[in-house]
Amino acid sequence: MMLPVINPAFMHRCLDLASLGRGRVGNGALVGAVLVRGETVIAEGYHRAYGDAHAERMLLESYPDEVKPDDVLYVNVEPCCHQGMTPACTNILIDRGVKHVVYGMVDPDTRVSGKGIETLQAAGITVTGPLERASCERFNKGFSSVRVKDRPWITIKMAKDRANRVSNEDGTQLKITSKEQDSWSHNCLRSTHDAIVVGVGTIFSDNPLLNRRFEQMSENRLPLGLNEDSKNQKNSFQPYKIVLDPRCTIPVSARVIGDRTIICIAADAMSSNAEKAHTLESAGVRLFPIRLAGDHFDWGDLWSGLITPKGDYHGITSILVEGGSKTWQAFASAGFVDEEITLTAPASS
Ligand code: AOF
Ligand code: ZN
Repeated sequence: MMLPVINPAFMHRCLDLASLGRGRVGNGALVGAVLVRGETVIAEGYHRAYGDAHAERMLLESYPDEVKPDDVLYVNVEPCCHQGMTPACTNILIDRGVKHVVYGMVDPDTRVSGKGIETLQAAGITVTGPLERASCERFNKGFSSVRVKDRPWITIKMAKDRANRVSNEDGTQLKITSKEQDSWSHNCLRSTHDAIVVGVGTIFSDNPLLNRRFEQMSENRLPLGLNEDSKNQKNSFQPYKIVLDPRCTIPVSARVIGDRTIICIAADAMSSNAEKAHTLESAGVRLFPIRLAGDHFDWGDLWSGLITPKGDYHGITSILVEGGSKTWQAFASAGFVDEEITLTAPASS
């Protein structure tokens, strides 16, 4: 039997599609799938939201025609073989007569990890991969971190001027980065993390908005048949804004207050701040009570609060820690840094 030609560009298309689910799949994987006939994509799908159909199922359900023996289905994560919130993807792939599957990475979820590949092979499907593994693993670094380490992926972002200062001496904000650097941060960092984290000190010094601005999705990357909808979906992604505020001192007028804001406060500070908590919650804020360990949050309790779905909160998989120095220090000394990015002021400023 001649195997169809494998083209890595189709795996990158899966990642593009998968990114449309960012901010909506909770603590789950970002997954996209394409069905290719010859050199042409004939159907696409992606995991749209927490609890919704997986990418492969969405693709096959939106494609009622016959799958031919030479068609190749690309998917950036190994197809699952378990009944979770939705049925196993391996079942629908087998039932619909898919004969070739190309995957980007093994699923780190222990319910799957290799067993999806084996199930397909046992059904006579040729399985090729991991194709573009480094890109696929990097893309789902948050999901893998949650599944393997029970905590989100942690990126620390700092800005320093040429004299290595991160703020003015009195702690007030020092404008360090250029417009271009800010735009890069929004497009490449705030757009690729599920949440931005700051200590409450940063709220007092900078009163930041902590939202994602600047980026627009270009027309030519839109998925088949999902155009306007998907473009709006991708452009509307906003990370959660998380404030670490053990004593609940945040001003209710802070600019960060609103929808998608989480304030982590000490579990034992909840009752003494009942009225303020009510005001914050009425403004759309979610209050997460977290146990204290000494003068900072208990890390295990913080991680489980952030990654565990509860009600209409579906969990997060990655955080971008934007400040300030006390918060960076706490993460660094506890060893909770997966990646560190320092923006240095341009020479002219
Ligand atoms: C796939 N395709 O599109 C996704 C997969 O609780 P559930 O049912 O949503 O299952 C979640 C698990 O399924 C998740 O941990 C990961 O192993 C896999 N996600 N698998 O084949 C998809 N989103
Ligand atoms: Zn699945």
